[in-house]
Amino acid sequence: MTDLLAAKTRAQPIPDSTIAEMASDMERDGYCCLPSYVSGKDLVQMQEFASAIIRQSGRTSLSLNRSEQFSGTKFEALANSERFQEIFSRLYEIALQKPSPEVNFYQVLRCLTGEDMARESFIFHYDSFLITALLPVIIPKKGRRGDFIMFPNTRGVRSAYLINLIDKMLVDNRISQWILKRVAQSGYFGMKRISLVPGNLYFFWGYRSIHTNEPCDPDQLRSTALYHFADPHIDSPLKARLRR
Ligand SMILES: O=C(O)CCC(=O)C(=O)O
Ligand SMILES: [Fe+2]
Repeated sequence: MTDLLAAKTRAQPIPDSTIAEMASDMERDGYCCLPSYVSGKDLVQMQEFASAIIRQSGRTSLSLNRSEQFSGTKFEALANSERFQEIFSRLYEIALQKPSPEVNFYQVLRCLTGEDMARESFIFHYDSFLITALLPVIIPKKGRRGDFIMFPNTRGVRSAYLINLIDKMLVDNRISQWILKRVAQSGYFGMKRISLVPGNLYFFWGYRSIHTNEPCDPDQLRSTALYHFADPHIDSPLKARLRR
């Protein structure tokens, strides 16, 4: 697809078999990839936006996550694309065997460079949302590539938010992070390493998979866009209370 905005109007339905195949790839291999989903001018505009905001901020890491921060950009156009949204709703229906709610994204643009490159990399985590789409925007052409690393589908969707919190605590501590990093470097235990290509769109079960990115060299810029959908614990009273 070359023009995101045009895609909204011509929204061709995606065959059921394609979505089913994507879901089974995500189950079996941990992820699926739609090559060159964004390309040409759209991709260039995204790249220019990412490099401009990090430069203007004077910082070495940045994470945009409020929808107004994307207004008028191709990132917003992608989030509004019906065809794009439909992929998520249909993956949701396959995964949870119930009708999908309206697709609203928790949308993020990450930019890493300089001293934050190492600091903000190799942080293994589960996402809070069932489905994650990762769109690499800028990946350095020299030095370290900043691969995406994952242990696919290491858990199911938890019935209770509390169990989800315990899972997260078991990952988010120094000992586990150390072990995960060593295991990732050894390449064992079903670990997947994905060398990201800008414009390709990668889908995985973010909630179910422990994942992170490797650092690139500090003199480079690494930028990724993330589209998260479907919080399995949206109705949890405990979550609501903790948020207050
Ligand atoms: O930047 C990446 O490659 C992954 C980032 C990620 O997993 C996240 O922001 O939740
Ligand atoms: Fe993540």
